[in-house]
Amino acid sequence: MKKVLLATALLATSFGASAATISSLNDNFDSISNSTLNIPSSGLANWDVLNGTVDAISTPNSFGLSCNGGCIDLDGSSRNAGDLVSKSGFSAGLYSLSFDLSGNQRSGTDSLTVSFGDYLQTFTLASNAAWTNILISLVNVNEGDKLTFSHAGGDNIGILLDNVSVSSSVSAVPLPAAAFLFAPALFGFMGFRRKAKKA
Ligand SMILES: [Ca+2]
Ligand SMILES: [Ca+2]
Ligand SMILES: [Ca+2]
Repeated sequence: MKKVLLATALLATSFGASAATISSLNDNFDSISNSTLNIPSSGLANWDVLNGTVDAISTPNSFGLSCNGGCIDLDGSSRNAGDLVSKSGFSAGLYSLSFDLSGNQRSGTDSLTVSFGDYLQTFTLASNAAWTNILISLVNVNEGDKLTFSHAGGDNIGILLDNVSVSSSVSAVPLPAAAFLFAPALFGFMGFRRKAKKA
């Protein structure tokens, strides 16, 4: 009995300790009003910076970078490109993931790996690669999975990131189809009632 109680207590503790998950994330980085090199995690509302650094870029900026409002240079200024990781994990389910990438707009080719649930893709972009939207549907996410942008290398000149959007695909389940199945039964019932009235 004592063992069972202990197990229950441990289970309750582990559940209580688990961080709250989210089911959507939208960040256009336009809240960045001043460019900040090697921005700490505390300077970003939705992201932690791990294993290196990233730079927060504002518009206008002194680097000659073209962003739509604010954006992120995924290779900071410490010669060690960081991982930009969502502060919160996501609830289990299917998601759509969208983000914009630009080449570094300076020089050299860069490599970025994006991971989220069962989605993993590495992008290799020349410096002059134009801003492009990447849209991934039906990403299967396990409870607590985080979205990670992991830039390779570290020459302080990295791929630019903007307009990250994650939304749940669960709401796309077609409810009208269920209503369709119901409809013949409903009409049949109405017909029966009318007949009954006439008799
Ligand atoms: Ca922006
Ligand atoms: Ca940089
Ligand atoms: Ca680079």
